[in-house]
Amino acid sequence: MWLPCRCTTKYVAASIRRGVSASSLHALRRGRSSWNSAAFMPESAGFEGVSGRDALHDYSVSHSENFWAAVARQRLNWIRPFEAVQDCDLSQGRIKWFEGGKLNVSVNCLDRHVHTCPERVALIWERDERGSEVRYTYRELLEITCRLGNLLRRHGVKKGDCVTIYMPTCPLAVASMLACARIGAAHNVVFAGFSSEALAERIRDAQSSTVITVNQGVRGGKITELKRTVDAAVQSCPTVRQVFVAMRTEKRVEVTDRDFALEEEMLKEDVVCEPAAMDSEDVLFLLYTSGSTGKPKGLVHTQAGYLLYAALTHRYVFGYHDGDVFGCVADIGWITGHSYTVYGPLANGGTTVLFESTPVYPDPGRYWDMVERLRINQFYGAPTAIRLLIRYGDQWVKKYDRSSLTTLGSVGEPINTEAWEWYNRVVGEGRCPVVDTWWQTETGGICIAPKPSEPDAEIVPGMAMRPFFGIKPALMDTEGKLLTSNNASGALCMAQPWPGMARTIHNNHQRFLETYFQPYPGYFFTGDGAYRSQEGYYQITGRLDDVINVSGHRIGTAEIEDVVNQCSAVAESAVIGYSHSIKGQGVYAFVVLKKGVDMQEADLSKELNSMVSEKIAKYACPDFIQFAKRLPKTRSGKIMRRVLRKVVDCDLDSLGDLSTLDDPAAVQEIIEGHEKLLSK
Ligand code: 6R9
Repeated sequence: MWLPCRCTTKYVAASIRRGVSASSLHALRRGRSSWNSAAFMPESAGFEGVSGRDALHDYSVSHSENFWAAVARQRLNWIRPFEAVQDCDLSQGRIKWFEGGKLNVSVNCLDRHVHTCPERVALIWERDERGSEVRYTYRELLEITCRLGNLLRRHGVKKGDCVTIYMPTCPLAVASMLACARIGAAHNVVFAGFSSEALAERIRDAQSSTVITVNQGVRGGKITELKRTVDAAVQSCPTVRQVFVAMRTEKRVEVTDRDFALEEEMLKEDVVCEPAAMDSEDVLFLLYTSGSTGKPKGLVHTQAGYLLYAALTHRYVFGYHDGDVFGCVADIGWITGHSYTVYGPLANGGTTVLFESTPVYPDPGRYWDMVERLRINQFYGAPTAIRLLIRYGDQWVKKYDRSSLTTLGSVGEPINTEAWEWYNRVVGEGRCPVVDTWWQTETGGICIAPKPSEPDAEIVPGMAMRPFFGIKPALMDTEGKLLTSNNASGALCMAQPWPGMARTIHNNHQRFLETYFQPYPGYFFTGDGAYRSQEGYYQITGRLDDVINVSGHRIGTAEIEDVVNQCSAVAESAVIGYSHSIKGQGVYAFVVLKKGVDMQEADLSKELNSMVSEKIAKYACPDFIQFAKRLPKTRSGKIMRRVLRKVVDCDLDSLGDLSTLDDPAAVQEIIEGHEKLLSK
């Protein structure tokens, strides 16, 4: 009788427990399983008793050291082999992988592929101007990386320094990242949509002396004055000695003594650049992300573990094979751009697309036109863009040939069923698995996704489902106890370390420990909630802290409140995320004015919006500002955000226990104010 693979695996696993001999297992595997594990993952030939994806996952968790050692030896080029696989203790927040090993990340992403296939395309730069894409081979990318590395070295950038990169997604941005890696400097990419103040804060915290930028950005047909933003930022950054400026447009920009023309300077440099031999645990990059306080945190990722994890997830979650064209449309300013536009694909010798535009420029067919033109095989995007495109209708998709597509990925926020179905049915013509990938800046790479799985294993819409190799999720109840059964919801934690996880928060290890390791001792706490279904699949239910997710961009409500509170007319404020049909979450601000302030609400709203856009970024601007006489507070003076959230969600029946409120009348006022604002 033919047995489906999963039954076979379960049977094998059960047999192992009962102690069936290895040879009978082997026969059983050969006879009944259609899954060739060694072909799927060559390393698994050395993993005893592994005969299927589920068994491989079990092995990767139960024999984590063997698993990661084999994968690290096979998939990374080492200058010196590592001595210890890991030295981790989650209860202490200590995470170290592959110590004793030395390697260079840029060599792993470039040189080794130049040796085997120099003319393979590494980057396809899908410029904002449709149909003007530019390709860079591995040889060319290595050349510009080396020139840039030499340039940085000549200008005094040393091992251990941190270079801030404020650029749109483009080949020189990728080369800048890799050039830092080549000479042993860390990079700090700041999303080019951030304001000068947000940029300055990140430059100061990273103590960068070097910034790399472009004269102007071009996105959605609009010009942004990025160099001018850098000029404004460095005014308050005494550490900055030099700014390299690439020319994205023809426009000459004002230059100061600190500025250097990037391309001109690069021409003076040699195309060979000696790579630095880096320790596995040296810093590769910092990337700032929002937490639940007003201050963004610079998460630190290191060399070997990060690269290995990005490469392995890229290969297996998306089923990426040699020769495929990988299209991740995330900006390089976010972790998704780091791991799946740059490091994962390049470590695997892949061809990766750098998308500079927007999903609706010059029209809502842009993504699918690009898929047809570049013959993209794996497309990786965000639910917010999918929801936006649904509104424009199917014709914009169907106009283009999508037969090259094999896998569709989703990231950044929960994907609602409607968006999932449309992505699957309309974009993928029902042929392409949709992988809803859950992960974070902190995790370095994808942790939960429907793939890899047994062939033909089910994919449930809107569920991230299966932990990746080496990932052991755990759910905790409100008392901090481990939930062991299925069909349970709780705080999502990780019970085991994995190589891709962040190592610390730059300049603030204490905050790292408090945020991720102290809430549930012995576990890494993600900040998200999750549900584990009867079948053992995971579904992310949303953040448990005061972080909201606007169009897939993380922002702390406290960060926005800090800015709003800086307005001289404002006494206090509370910012809440609410469910938004396109952005996922929108920003709703409650604002209490100081006594005696006599200003039109409309003028104040305008002022607050421009403050948020100047101090953080446009995406953080409130969609609604409700002026109130006071906010509902507990007797100890804490703002009752839970109540405000219910009001904003129009869920008045479940306001919950109001007994701790200082003055319940405040809630009624808030409800009335909310209704008034909505009826406007
Ligand atoms: C990769 C990235 C991380 C936060 C994370 C969670 C949310 C990301 C998700 C998801 C539901 C998914 N998130 N992927 N929620 N389903 N597939 O987005 O990193 O910017 O650090 O954001 O985004 O809340 O904690 P980052």
